Amino acid sequence: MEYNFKQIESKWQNVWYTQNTFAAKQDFSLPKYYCLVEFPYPSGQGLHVGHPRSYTALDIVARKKRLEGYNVLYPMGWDAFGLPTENFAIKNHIHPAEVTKNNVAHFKQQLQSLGFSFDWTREINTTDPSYYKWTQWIFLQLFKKGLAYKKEMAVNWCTSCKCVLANEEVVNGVCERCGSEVIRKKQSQWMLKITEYADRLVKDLDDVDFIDRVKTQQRNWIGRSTGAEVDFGTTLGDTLTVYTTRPDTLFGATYMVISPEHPYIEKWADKLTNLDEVRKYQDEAAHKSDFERTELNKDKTGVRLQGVMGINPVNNKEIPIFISDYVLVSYGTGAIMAVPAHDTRDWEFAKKFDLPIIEVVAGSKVGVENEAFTDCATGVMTNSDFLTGMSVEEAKKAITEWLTKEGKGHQKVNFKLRDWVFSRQRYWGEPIPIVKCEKCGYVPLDESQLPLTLPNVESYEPTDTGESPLAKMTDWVNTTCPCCGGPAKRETDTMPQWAGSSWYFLRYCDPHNDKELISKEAAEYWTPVDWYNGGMEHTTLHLLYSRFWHKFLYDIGVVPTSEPYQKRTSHGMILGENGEKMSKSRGNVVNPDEIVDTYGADTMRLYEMFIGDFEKAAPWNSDSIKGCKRFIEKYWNLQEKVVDGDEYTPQMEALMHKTIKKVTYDIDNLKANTAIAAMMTLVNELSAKGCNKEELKTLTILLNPFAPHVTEEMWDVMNFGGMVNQAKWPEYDEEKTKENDVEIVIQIMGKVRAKITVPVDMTKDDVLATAKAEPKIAELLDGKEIKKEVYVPGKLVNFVAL
Ligand code: ANZ
Ligand code: ZN
Repeated sequence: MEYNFKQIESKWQNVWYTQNTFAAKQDFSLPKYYCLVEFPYPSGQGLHVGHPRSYTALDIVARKKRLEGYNVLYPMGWDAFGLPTENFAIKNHIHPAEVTKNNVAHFKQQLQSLGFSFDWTREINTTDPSYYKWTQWIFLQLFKKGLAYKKEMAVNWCTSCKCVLANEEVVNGVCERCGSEVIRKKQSQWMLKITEYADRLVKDLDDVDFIDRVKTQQRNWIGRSTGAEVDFGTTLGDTLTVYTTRPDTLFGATYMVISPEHPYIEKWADKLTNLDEVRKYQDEAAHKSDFERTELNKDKTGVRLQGVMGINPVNNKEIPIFISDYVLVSYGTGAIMAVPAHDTRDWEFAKKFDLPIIEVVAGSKVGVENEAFTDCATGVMTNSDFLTGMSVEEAKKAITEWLTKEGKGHQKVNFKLRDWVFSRQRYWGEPIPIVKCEKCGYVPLDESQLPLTLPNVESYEPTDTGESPLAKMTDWVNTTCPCCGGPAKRETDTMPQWAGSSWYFLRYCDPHNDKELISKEAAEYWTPVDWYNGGMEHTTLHLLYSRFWHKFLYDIGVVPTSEPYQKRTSHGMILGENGEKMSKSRGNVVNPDEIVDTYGADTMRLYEMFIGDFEKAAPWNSDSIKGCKRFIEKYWNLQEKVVDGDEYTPQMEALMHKTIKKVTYDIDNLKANTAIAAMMTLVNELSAKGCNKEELKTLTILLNPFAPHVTEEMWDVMNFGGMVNQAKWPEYDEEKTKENDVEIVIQIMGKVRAKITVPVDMTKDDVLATAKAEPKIAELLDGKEIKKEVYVPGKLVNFVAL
């Protein structure tokens, strides 16, 4: 029977869209389930085959939860501010708002064509003033609580985008977006004090169900470490404080290193006898990114400060002080004590500059002269005066107590996490709702003035001075101070793209509220998100930033939970057929529109789920798509195999119950691939043996979340009543999932000759008797003498007969 997927799929997509079939209900007494996928950036390229992997996976969850009776929220929107749109707009002389509108329309049509059950009544767009009004509102609250501040600082500056980049946007020393060189430049920036939340951002990970690798990434990024600050003396009288996670190794410190930007260099400038050399080195370091500077296996460089020595507080020994770029100014105190025997970077540096290496933890296999002994957490102290003989753990405690008592140090917790650079000198972003008044300083706009809309500019190209294009709009820039009424200037920096996505999941809960960001009732009911899936590339920053904002909103009473997402999973990338990342330059990009056009949405959805383990990367495979298409056709043809009555064979009944159990479990555990395999088996069986109406009905519900169009059509033609998306998810009986019968292979002289099905609990003698009575076997054994009978319970019988 022909299955016209084009006609049928568009028919149901229309019905769902016009009837708002999947709109979440306003009835807050129902049990709720909130499924979230990362909303796309509507780029000019349109949908990528990677998007549907995530969207289909949670569409399956959302559809199943609805069938289980939950009030499901599965929304979609657009993360539409950002550089690619702006760059495209500049190049093609179209306003970014226009570009966005076109891209959104294209994306939406593509998503529609895949039959996702999004609640389109809640569609949001971060560039919509009614949306970014609340992004600005959050910024104002942060400002009022002292969590947004302006600071002159060295920033990463992309020479091509002419834009400040966050550390995380600099990958291997180049701009993440355009691949151009990134230099350091001083600029006044808006900053958000995410560091104030660092401890909670680590601790609260214990209370959420994020997959392990995501939790690890969050922890690594925040980088909490416990150590000590130790005060070293210097021969110039100043105290030089270092941060170390290994205070136990203090007796092994043979030199010190300060970062090239350390303020003591200025302080000591006129006492240093090699200042020229020092200045030259400082200049070179200024041109490197933090990444280049801390790269592990890079050649160590540095300059010794001539004219000053450090003094180790534990033994008053004088040790040299160097500047080197492997010590960062922005971490700890910007100064370290170097213990070459137990730290690899210090070891490499010591070898290069011929500095002493003193072993203080015993146990190196090759000797510390040959290699740093770093894996020494369980070692025993040596060469360390009163610490000698202690374990590393004991020594850490003892030395920290000693330092505290002597007033030469104390325990200290440090974080790798830095405050968040929140300014961008670009046009296509949320305006920052602050004015600068000469008298009053930075003054927030009154909330009643929000949204502060982005004005239309003539040209949105970045300026060479590094100012935002908005700076040229004097009409807009010049304003009056909300505080004193005097002349003031608007902030012309805009927010980074991360802003809109840091709270979007809240807006979906109450998208049309013009009084509040979210109502108390909606927040109580819908938050937290029950299941959030997205790419691994967003599991560090986006996740961290949105957790930070959510915690802040919790602190000011906007939301009732301190974590936004209960569960977070991540899908693997879909690679090209050649196993490489899909990219235009490799020419291996698969266009989802073509797949939908050739095979239909249901096939595409099944295929993307069948492609492999959800969390792993998987290469595209065109043959496998055809297999999925055949499966759908085979299912469709079952309507011709329906037999009257509803008698079950015990085997088929067991298979039904087993399949229900498997599909139910697999959907909840992101194993759509094995769920599909189980349904393929079931379809094969039903197709071979014929099926009754009840069986087809159950199968149709099970398959519906995966292949929503063909199942909706089947439901309709079979007159099962209503629509399948309103059916009830089938239940299974654990007892009936158990095998009652087993299939036994019968061999003669090791060759398979027949198969029999017997009850699992049949005795050996009975199985052998049944085997011999099997007509084909009886014929083959006729006239022969059975020398030996082998029986492997539940599996096979072998007759040795001559
Ligand atoms: C002595 C020592 C001995 C160290 C040893 C390590 C091993 P985490 O865990 O990342 O916090 N360090 C401190 N400040 C630094 C800076 N601004 N730039 C570069 N390195 C810095 O690492 C802390 C360790 O990194 C500190 O402990 C310090 O070296 C170094 F066997 O002090 B350690
Ligand atoms: Zn003022």
